[in-house]
Amino acid sequence: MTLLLPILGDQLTGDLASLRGADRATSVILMAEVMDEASYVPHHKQKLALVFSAMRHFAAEREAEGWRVDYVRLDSPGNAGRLDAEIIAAAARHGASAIRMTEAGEHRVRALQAAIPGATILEDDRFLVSLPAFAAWRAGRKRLRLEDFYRWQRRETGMLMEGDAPAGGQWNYDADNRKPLPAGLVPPPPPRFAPDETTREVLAMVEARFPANFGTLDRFHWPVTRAEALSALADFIANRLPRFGDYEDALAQGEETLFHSLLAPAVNLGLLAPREVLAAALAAHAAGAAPLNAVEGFVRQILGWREYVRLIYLTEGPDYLRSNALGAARPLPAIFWEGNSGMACFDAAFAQTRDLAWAHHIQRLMVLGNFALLAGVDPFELHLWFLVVYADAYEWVEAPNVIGMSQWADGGLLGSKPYAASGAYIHRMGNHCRHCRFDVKAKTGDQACPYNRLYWDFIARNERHLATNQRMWRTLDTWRRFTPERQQALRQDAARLLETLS
Ligand code: FAD
Ligand code: DLZ
Repeated sequence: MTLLLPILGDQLTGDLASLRGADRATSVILMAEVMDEASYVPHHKQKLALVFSAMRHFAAEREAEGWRVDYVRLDSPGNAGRLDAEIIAAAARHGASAIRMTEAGEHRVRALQAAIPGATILEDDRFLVSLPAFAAWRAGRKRLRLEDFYRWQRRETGMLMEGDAPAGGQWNYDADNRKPLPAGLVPPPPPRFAPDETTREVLAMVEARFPANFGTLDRFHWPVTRAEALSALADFIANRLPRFGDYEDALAQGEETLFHSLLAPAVNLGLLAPREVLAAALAAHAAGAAPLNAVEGFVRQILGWREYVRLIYLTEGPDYLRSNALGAARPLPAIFWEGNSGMACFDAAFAQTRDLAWAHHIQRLMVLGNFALLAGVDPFELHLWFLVVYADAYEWVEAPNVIGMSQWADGGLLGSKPYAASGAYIHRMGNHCRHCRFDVKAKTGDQACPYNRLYWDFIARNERHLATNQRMWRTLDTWRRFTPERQQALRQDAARLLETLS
C-alpha cells in the first residue's frame, strides 16, 4: 500500500495539504524536473535556476526528515518530459495504490492533474481565501473591486482591525505612500544568498541546456531554501518594511530594489507562507517597529492583491488570457528584449529585469506596462513577455496583473481604470527624467518624452471605450477641448513614433 505524493515545483511547502498526515513509512514523494514545464515559455534563466535549485533543496530536506523521495532530474535517463507522464510512470514504479496531490496554480497543470486516473486533488490551503468562499462573496455583486475584497478580508481575518473599524481609522494609506525617494536616503540592500554547490550545479545546467533563454545568471542571489527565505523575510521586516509604505510607488535612477521585500519569488514557490509573512509584518507593527502606513500597504498587497488576482484568474478561466477589450494589436516592440529605448526609466527597468529577473511594481505597471498600453501592444504578447522575464512569474498571478491591471484588456473587470500615464507621472515619482535623453516637458517631436508623445493618441484611439468610464471623463474632456489642429498634430507625432517601434 504505497501512497504517491507528487509535489510540483511551486509547492515547496513542508506542510503542504497533500503531505499533511501522510505516513512517511508507506509514502513516496515524487518530484520531477520536466521539459514541458521548463519550456512552455522560454523562462528567464534565473527563474529556471531558482525553481530547480529550490526543488532539489526541498527534496534533500524532506529526505533528511525521513521521507522517501523519488527525484527525477531533467537529465535523468528516460525522463518523459511531462508532469502527468512522470506521475503515471512513478505510480507504476512504486506500485502505488493511491496518488494524492495539491491542486496546481495554473489552468494548464490543473488540466493535467484532473486527467491522472485515480488521483485525489486537494485544495491548496496556502492561500487565505478559498474559491467557494470567494464565489459566495461575489454572488450578486454588481462589480468586482479590490477595495471591497480587501475590506472583506480585513474583517474576516481581523488583521489591522479595531473591532469592526480599520486600525487608525482608515482602510488605506495610499495617499501617504506616494513619496519620491529623497536625495541622500539610501535604501538598505536586500540580502544576497551565495549559490551553494547544488545551486552552482543547477546554474551550470541551465546555462548549458538553455543558452538562448533571456537573462543573465551572474547576479543569481535568490533564497532557495526555507531557511534562506526566512532570513530574507527577517531582513525585510527589520530593514525595509518601516519605509515600504512611504516609497512604495517611488522610481529612482540607480536604485534597483528601494524598500521592496523581494519576497514574491520565495512566497510563490511556497518557501514562505503568505500567512507567516503577514504575521511578521503585523508583529513588527504591534512592537512599534513599523508604522501603520507601511504595514497596511504591505498587508494590502498580500492579503488583498495577491489573493484577489488568483481568484479572478481561477474563476475567469483560460479565455481570460485572450481578453483584448481595447483591440490592441501591435507586436511587442523590440525594446522589450533589447532595452535600448533611450528612455532612462524604461532601460533601467529592462536592465534589472535582465540581470535580476525582478523589477518592482511601479516599474512593471507604470514604466513597462504603461508603455505597452500607450503603444497599443497586443496584451497576449505582453502577457507572454511578463511570464518569461520574472523570477516570480506564474500565470495565476502574472496574467491578471498584465491583462487586467496593466492593460485593462478585461474591460475593467479587475481594475477601475487603465493605468495610462504620460511622462509627468514618471517625473513626479522619481529622478529618471534627469538622466534621460528625452525631454519630459516637451509634448511632441523627436526630443519629447515618448510617454508624452503616445499619451493623447492612446486617449483618442480609445475614446469610445473610455467614455463609459467615469474616472476617465476629465481626461477625455481635456482631449475634446484641444483644437482640431492640436489634436491632429499630437496624433501625427504619435504615429511617427509608433512607426519607429515596429
Ligand atoms: P513588494 O513590493 O515587496 O510587495 C509585497 C508582496 O505583495 C509581493 O511579494 C507579492 O507577493 C504581493 N504583491 C504585491 N503586488 C501584487 C499584485 N499586484 N499582485 C499579486 N501580488 C502582489 N507578482 C508576482 O508575484 N508574479 C508576477 O508574475 C507578477 N507580474 C506582474 C506584472 C505586472 C504588469 C504588474 C503590474 C504586477 C505584477 N506582479 C507580479 C505584482 C508585483 O509587481 C510583484 O508581486 C512585486 O513587484 C514583487 O516584488 P516584491 O516581492 O518585492 O513585492
Ligand atoms: C516553473 C516550473 C518549472 C520551470 N519547472 C518545473 C518542473 O520541472 N517541475 C515541476 O514540477 N514544476 C516546475 N515548475 C513549476 C510549475 O510550472 C508549476 O507547478 C505550475 O506553474 C503550477 O501550475
